[in-house]
This record gives sequence, C-alpha cells and structure tokens, in this order.
Amino acid sequence: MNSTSEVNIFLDQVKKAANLLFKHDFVRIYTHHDADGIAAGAILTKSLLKSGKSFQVSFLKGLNEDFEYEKGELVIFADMGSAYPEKMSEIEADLIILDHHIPVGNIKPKRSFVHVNPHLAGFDGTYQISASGVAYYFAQEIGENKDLSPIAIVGLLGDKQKFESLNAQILKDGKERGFVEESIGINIASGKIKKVLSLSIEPYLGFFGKEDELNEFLKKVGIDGDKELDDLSIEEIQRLADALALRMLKMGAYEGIFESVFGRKLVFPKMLIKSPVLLTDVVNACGRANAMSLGASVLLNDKKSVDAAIKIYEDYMNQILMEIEKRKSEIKEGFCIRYLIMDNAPSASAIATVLSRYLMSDKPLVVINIKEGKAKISARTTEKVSQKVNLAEVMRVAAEKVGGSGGGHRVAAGANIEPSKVEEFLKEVDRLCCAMLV
Ligand SMILES: [Mn+2]
Repeated sequence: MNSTSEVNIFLDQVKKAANLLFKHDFVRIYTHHDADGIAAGAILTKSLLKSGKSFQVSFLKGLNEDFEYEKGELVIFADMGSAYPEKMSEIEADLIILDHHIPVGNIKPKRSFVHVNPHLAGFDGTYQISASGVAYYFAQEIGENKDLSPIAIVGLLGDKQKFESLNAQILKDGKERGFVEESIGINIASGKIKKVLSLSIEPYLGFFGKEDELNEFLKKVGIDGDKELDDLSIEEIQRLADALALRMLKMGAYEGIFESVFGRKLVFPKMLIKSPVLLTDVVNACGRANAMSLGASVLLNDKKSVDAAIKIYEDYMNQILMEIEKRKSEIKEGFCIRYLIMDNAPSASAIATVLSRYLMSDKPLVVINIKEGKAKISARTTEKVSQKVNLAEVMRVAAEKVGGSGGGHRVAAGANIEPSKVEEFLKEVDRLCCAMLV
C-alpha cells in the first residue's frame, strides 16, 4: 500500500495541472488511440464541457505522428508524453502531461508545464493507475465528476490493470455513487452465451470457429447456449465458471488471471453497455478500426453510436480470433523468449496479449508485424515473469541497438525498427531477457 505522502504528491500534481487549465479558455488535447487513451479523451471531454471550456480532442497512434498547436495555447497529452522528453521540450505552448508510462529523461519546458504521472509520486503506473485514471483524478479537481468512474474503469481494464491503490479509489467512488455495482459472477462480456463464449478474448477461451466443441462443452455443463448470460442462475454461473476455469487451465493460462475472471463481476448500471468487459472490448475495437470518436461517443452514452460500435467490435473479434488460430502454430522458441513474425497482420499487440496470457504464459512473447516497410513490435509477459524481466527496458535497449526506438511497461512494451534488423533485434531481446532471468 502506498503512503499518504505519495497520494499527496500525486494529488498535488493534479491540482497544479487544474490550476494551469484554469488560466486557459481553450485546450488542445492529444490522446492515444487505444481503450485507455479513448477513455481519457472521453473523461476530458465530459469534464471540460461541464466546466465551460472550449477544446479539441485528437487521437494519435504515438508521438512519432505529427501534431499541431498554436503558440501560447494549452496542450494536454494523455496516455503519452512521459517517455518523449525531446518532443515535449520542443513545445512552445503551456503543457500538461497526463500519463502513466515510465518517464524517460528530462523534459525542459519552454512555457508553463505540469507533469502528472503516478511514477513521479511513487506509484506503479503499470497496475495502479492508467491514463484514464489520471484524467479521472484531474476531472475531480475541475469539478464534481464521479459519474466518470465507469469510463476510468474501462481505461484501466483496457490496460490490464488492477483494482489497487489509486485505481481502488476510483472503483470505491463509483460504487458509493451507484455508477458501479459488484455481484458474484464471471467477468466476461454479456449477451447470448454461445456468442459471448466464442468471441471472448478477455478471457480467451479457444471456442472461436469450433461450434461443435462449444455445443459439446455446453451440453456437458448443462447450459442452454441460446440463453442470455445475464439470465443464468447463481448455480448455473458456478457450473459454467468451474468448467471454463478448467478449460483455461488446460490451455496454459497464466494463474494470475483466474481471480480477475471468476468470482467478482462488475456492472455499470447507468451506461448503455453495462458489461465493463464488453464495453472495454468495444472501445478497444473502435480504436483498432480507426473509429476513436465513435468509441468515445459510446463511453459518453450516445445511443446513436452503440449499434455501429458493436458491429465494429464483432468484426474485429472475428478478425483477431481468426488470426490467433492461424498464428498459434507459427510461434518460434528462443532461449528465454518466444517470438512470432507476421506480415501485414491486423494487430500485433492484441495477438501478443492473448497468446502470452492464455496459451504460453511462462516466457515473454515478442510479436513482430512487418507492415508498410516497418517492423512494429509488441512484447508481452505476465506479472510473474515481469518481476524479473522488464520488457520496457528490453524493448528500449534492443531497439536502440539496431537504430530504432522502444519502451512501454514492464509487462507490455513495444518497439519500431527497420525490417532488415529483425533478426539482430530478436537476438538482443533474447539475450537481455536471459540476463534478467538469472
Ligand atoms: Mn495507457
């Protein structure tokens, strides 16, 4: 548990950021295109609207992309910035960073600057708070915005975080005010049982494209697959949970996953999509499909957006699950890592996340996607392995060695390198992981 002084340092950063915001009428916001970044954007949108500020929200894949601003404006970066000191130091505007990635180097601001990052206050930004959580705390400083707790929870779920420390407070706020409810159950999407089980990637259950196997499974458990998952009795849920846990165990799922999937289930009674898992998957899919604003609209409870977003989610799940089934057999063994090299795959990170958490959880997994003349790398591992192996460091060092760049979190990191350097890069990654595992 973190001490009061760490909480105070963090809240002090947040307060300074709010004070800088109060000096401006207009804010330019750049946020990341993933679920956490979209959730941060939605939180900023709603809290700034309420406080009467004008603003513009744009989504970026990363800080390698161009961004614009007018001199002297206020620019907010959410879910990015902390690891790009050079870029941040060039900005000729007032600047707020709301990030949870490990800070790198020193930012030398040209104008007023507030850096809100849990790492700078002694928190662990990998598990204890995400960018949407940081934005949530910032929003509480601007006004009464506890209704945004479900949106912050979507962001932390998107980043595979835990309900501890600063995140625990967000959950507590939500429960106290009736925006979040907790009951016994399985933390999985909601809807028709067959569809939920076959399209689930969080947790990954391996039923996609295996209708006979799924029917057989449901028959054994004694559950009607055409029923709504939310209509099952406690006793049926228990049976289903036991059978799913056994299946996941046999597949090789990381043991740390079970407590987050089984036992406790969260519900957002006031959101249009009430299942936090489904809502997170939908927003994440919107980000992948370049429909970030649509994802944000769903988070802001815009009725018109829901059907289109669900359609994007179903298409995306189909695509990813098809890719996972296809790629499983192409994974190669290194000494201390496993790796997969793909050409033009839809997404490296989703595949890396699923494979490393549910199917091959004992070693770090490095997935390389060669697309448009660039090699984009996603590295993933479990919390257990990450106690020794720091993938953020591995990606940064190995990428820099071959002239690229990399970074991220201990459990989930990435890099960009030249395709011709892939072999050399993988060798270095393997060497670094072996060195850390000693
Ligand atoms: Mn994030």
